[in-house]
This record gives sequence, structure tokens and C-alpha cells, in this order.
Amino acid sequence: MSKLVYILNGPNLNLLGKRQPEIYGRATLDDVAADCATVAAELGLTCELKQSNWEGQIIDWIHEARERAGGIIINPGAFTHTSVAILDALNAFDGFVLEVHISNVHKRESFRHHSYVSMRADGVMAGFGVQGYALAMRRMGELLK
Ligand code: CA2
Repeated sequence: MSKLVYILNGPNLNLLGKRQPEIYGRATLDDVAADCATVAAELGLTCELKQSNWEGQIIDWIHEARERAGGIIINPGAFTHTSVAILDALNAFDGFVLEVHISNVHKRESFRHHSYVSMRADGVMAGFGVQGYALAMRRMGELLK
């Protein structure tokens, strides 16, 4: 199993640290990438963090991961709650899938309570802030042992 982990991020997450700090905190996606790379190196893994506002781009990256990665950590943003297409793509990926949400989606509006991605995910983190990504990476380290 490949030791490469894809960290995929959906729409608007490029704004992390730049807007709505009361919900999503002050760390940027670059900070997340740096934290995850540190943890991954400690565990003998490598990682690549990607973000897109386009559903099709995320699907293409999941297909690419089929050839390259042993695991995917994914925060699909609002596509979490709408995208059967992302679920289908993840179902065609043989490695491990961990779903991350910065906020506790269960404490928010009811439309955020359902996740298509959770039907495929091997684990789900919600409400741990951006720390959730590094925690998911630690879990990925166990799964890829
Ligand atoms: O809590 C999460 O990580 C979410 O996946 C974030 C999504 C939201 O639609 C999900 O229900 C839960 C929204 C991402 C928007 O990210 C922003 C970050 C900073 C400023 C504005 C938006």
C-alpha cells in the first residue's frame, strides 16, 4: 500500500483563516498543509494537500489517488451534503478514506447533518478545528501500517 496520503479540500476552504474565524479559526490551508506534512514525516508517510472549488476537479483527484495514494483525507466542504458523484468516486478508491470537518456539523443547521461521504469513510472527525486534519493523519498512520 502506498504511503502517500492525499488531503483533499472542497469549495471555499481556500478562505480558511481569512473569513469567519469564529467558525473555522485563524489557521490557513497552508498551515494545515505544514502541520500534516510534519505529522506524516513522523509516521513515515508523505502527503499532498489540494483544494478546489470545482466538484469535477475533486473527482479527478480521487481518480488520480487510485494510482498513487494509500489513503485520502477529505474535507469535501458543502459537497459533503450534496455530492453522490464524490461518493461514487470514493467508492472506486481501494485505500482508506477519512472524512474531516473543521466545525461540528452536528451542532449546526440540519442540512449539514447528512454526509454522503460518511457512507464510504473509514472514520469521521468533526469539530476538532483544523487539528482534525493532523489527528486524521495520525489515524491514517495506523491504518497504513
Ligand atoms: O466544517 C467543515 O469543515 C465544513 O466541511 C466546512 C464547509 C461546510 O459547508 C460544511 O458543512 C462543514 C464550508 C467550508 C467553507 O470554508 C470557509 C472557511 C473560511 C471562511 C469561509 C468559508
